[in-house]
Amino acid sequence: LLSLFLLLLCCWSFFDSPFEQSLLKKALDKGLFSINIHNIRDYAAGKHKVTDDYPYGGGEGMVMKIEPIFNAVSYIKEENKKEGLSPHVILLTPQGKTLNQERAKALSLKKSITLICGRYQGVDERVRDLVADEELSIGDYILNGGETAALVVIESIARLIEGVIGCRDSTEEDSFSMGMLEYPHYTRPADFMGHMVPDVLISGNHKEIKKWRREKALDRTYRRRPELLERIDLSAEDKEIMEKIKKQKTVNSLHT
Ligand code: 6GU
Repeated sequence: LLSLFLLLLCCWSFFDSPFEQSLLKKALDKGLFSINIHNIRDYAAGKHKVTDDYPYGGGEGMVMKIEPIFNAVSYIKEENKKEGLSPHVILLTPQGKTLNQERAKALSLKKSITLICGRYQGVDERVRDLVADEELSIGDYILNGGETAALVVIESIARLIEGVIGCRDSTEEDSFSMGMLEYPHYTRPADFMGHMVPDVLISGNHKEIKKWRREKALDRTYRRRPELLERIDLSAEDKEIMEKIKKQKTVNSLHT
């Protein structure tokens, strides 16, 4: 049972609608995991509940203060302790390691995760040193805050938790689960304005279909994301397919 603790700077209503959506809501209702949202302001001191301040050394923007974050995470740790848990604390920041399927899988095995949604101008560096176990980014672009990134992280993890997705296959065969891109999918009609579904898929020959799909997955990965292929172990049969693909490489590269 995974419990996620989100630590936000502002607007927790941000998460109302996504958590009301089918997959996450069903999993939450079933108790497959739970989410607690903490407003960082509640952990800030003084009448004004200040959570950010001007940067030492000058410059643009504000910096999130360490005390409210430290206090909030300490509180969450105490709460976790009562249940025999110890949260894995993640600071969401574009400076973190980029999330990938492998990381999502590893995180889905944790019992408790605390996500700190930072602001892009930054959090006090000491949060990295003293509070976070890990820094995570969702890609090489800038978001205003970590909230949207948190949603991405949550969804990628939640769908890997046992029981969240009905059909086990649908996560195992996804792009990246096999370390490569997926083969093309088709459904009816077989003929859409003259654009036909490949014959092999209609043939009923399951061995041929499997082979075709493997070939297409390898081909697509090679053309679009060749770096992914370097990280996976190809079978002798895969290697043969790759030889064929490399020979055909010249044309069609924009269409496959
Ligand atoms: Cl985790 N946070 C922000 N603010 N921007 C991002 C990001 C995270 N990952 C990519 N861009």
